Amino acid sequence: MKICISGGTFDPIHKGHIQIAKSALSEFKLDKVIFMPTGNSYMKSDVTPSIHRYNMLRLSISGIDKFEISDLEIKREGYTYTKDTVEYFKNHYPDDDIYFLIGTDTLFMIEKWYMPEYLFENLIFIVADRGDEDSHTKAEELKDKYNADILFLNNEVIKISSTEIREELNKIPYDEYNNQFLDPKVFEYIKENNLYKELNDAQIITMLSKELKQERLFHTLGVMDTANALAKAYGADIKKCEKAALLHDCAKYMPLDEMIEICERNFIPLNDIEKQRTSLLHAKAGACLAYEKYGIKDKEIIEAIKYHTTGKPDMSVIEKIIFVSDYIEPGRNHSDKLPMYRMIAKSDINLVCMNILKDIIDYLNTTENPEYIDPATKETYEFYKKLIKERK
Ligand code: DGI
Ligand code: FE
Ligand code: FE
Repeated sequence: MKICISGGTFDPIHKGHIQIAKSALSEFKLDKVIFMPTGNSYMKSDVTPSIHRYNMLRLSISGIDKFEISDLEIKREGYTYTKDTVEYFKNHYPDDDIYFLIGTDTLFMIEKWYMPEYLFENLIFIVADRGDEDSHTKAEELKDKYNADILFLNNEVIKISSTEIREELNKIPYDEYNNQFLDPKVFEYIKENNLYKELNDAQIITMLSKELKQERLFHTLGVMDTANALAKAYGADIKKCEKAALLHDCAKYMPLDEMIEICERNFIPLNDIEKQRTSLLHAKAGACLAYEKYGIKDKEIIEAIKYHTTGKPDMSVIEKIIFVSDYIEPGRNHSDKLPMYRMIAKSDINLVCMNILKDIIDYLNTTENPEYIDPATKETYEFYKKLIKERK
């Protein structure tokens, strides 16, 4: 069999990708093309979350003969190394020829990839270009140096890039976009999931109002106001604090199995206590949901959501602000200590953190089996207790 891998971010997949793969299929009599979206390590890149890139690919190749999709790379944590993928294919398809489809740009970068000699030894490269001389010279050079197998695709290539599509979509409203290069199903998916646009707070509130109960929405707005005031007091980034506050409970009503799934998909390790308690897991699941559904890429915002329930030792200022605001916002009235916390939060946030953690632990000790107190809650309490003690 002749199997061809077409790897890339596919952010988004467009007609150019499809056309090149079809040409390769017919020109080199391939048996199949496997589209392989690259993984992206949780929050580490500007690339659209892998779940969306994967879904768009699936929509766009469905029904096309000999086209397949693989989630091998998106299920692998950390950076994507093509070498690992090739190794997998060599092990699983030892008797087949493995082709790898690339653009001219990749031809010039490939020596920088991890273990290029391994790649050239095990792959036959198919290069899609417009026949410019430079790339042919480069190919000759690689053939000499690595004994590489490099074939050029003859068909003309549509001149369009995912980058241009993203930039265009970002600039104008979806309904003004003149869609020539995306499969209509992909464009629908982009609109439905608000991809390639930054949502403003009002749009996020509209979306949240479909997910959260009324009282939870009011709590959220209270956390926003408090976070705003604390951000001013501590010179923190107001916009980021508000955004984190706005989304901190976005996953509050997600079913437990979905929470576990979204965390696993984003490579967030969970302990046994978290896997049983939505009251804890909604924080980490919320961080993932903010990233996947609400398009938040800022790591500080994501982390503040992630740790808003348990806190963590040595929190950043945004993390502390969200942790404290969640507890003291004006809508809360579960403790007669709240007025005091509200009074000192602007001047001594560490002291308030320590007290809140103490209250949470005391509360859990009376209501829950103490085994179910998350180690993070205890560690955070110990950290702030020590901090306060040492400064006295
Ligand atoms: O989501 P909110 O209600 O606004 O507030 P939150 O995110 O602080 O969640 C509070 C809930 O989380 C409350 O029911 C107590 C629970 N909780 C906090 N720390 C722990 C905990 N539950 C367990 N089992 N272990 C903890 O360490
Ligand atoms: Fe919460
Ligand atoms: Fe909350």
